[in-house]
Amino acid sequence: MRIDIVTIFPDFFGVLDVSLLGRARRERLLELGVHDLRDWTHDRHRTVDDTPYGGGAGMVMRPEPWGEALDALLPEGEDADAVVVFPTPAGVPFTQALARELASERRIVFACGRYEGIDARVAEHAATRARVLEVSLGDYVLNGGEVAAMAMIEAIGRLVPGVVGNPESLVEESHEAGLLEHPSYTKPQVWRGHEVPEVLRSGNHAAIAAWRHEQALERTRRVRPDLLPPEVETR
Ligand code: JBH
Repeated sequence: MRIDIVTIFPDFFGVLDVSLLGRARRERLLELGVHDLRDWTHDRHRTVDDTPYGGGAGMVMRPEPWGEALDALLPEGEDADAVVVFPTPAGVPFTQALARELASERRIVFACGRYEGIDARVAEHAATRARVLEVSLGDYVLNGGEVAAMAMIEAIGRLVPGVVGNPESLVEESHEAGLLEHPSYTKPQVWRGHEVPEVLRSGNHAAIAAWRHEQALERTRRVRPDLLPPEVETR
């Protein structure tokens, strides 16, 4: 998979050299290109934003540099199967299901704008070249799309075949089963007076699986009831 990122803060993406995704990059499982939007400006101050039509606070990103960036990364007639992701608080929620879908793409371009957004005609124009998705990391305020893009790239990248060494570890996790994960323990058996639950030391695999499922259900009911299917009436 190839991922390109367009941003006014290319330095943010240095962390993608580290850890699991860093290794995936070196092994060419993931190709990553980070591009400075200002490289597609032509004025002395390398201006990327301007005041909003209709008034209001904040600045809006001008369409011209974005148009040139997308022309350069997705030349007309090529890469018709590319996906352009605009991280925005006004987008559809990013979920594990969307991460999975995007992990099977050949080419993704992340267009990181500032919080107030990019001139709306950019996404409109991009949609004539590629599939466009406006995606939100969640309902809270970030200054721009960079941190959201990074989270999405990590979630997507680890689902690319070969990136995570043991593919089994991808299956048993929170959100894949639709439940939160059960608690985990390692040695020592007693730590500062807190004991590892007996059942986990029993060697009874069926009992362990049942206990873990019960814990996952209890935790999901308590902190994320929205993840559970609607309660069925019984009498
Ligand atoms: C995207 O995903 C978002 N959630 C919250 N704030 C944002 C700011 C810029 C881009 C987001």
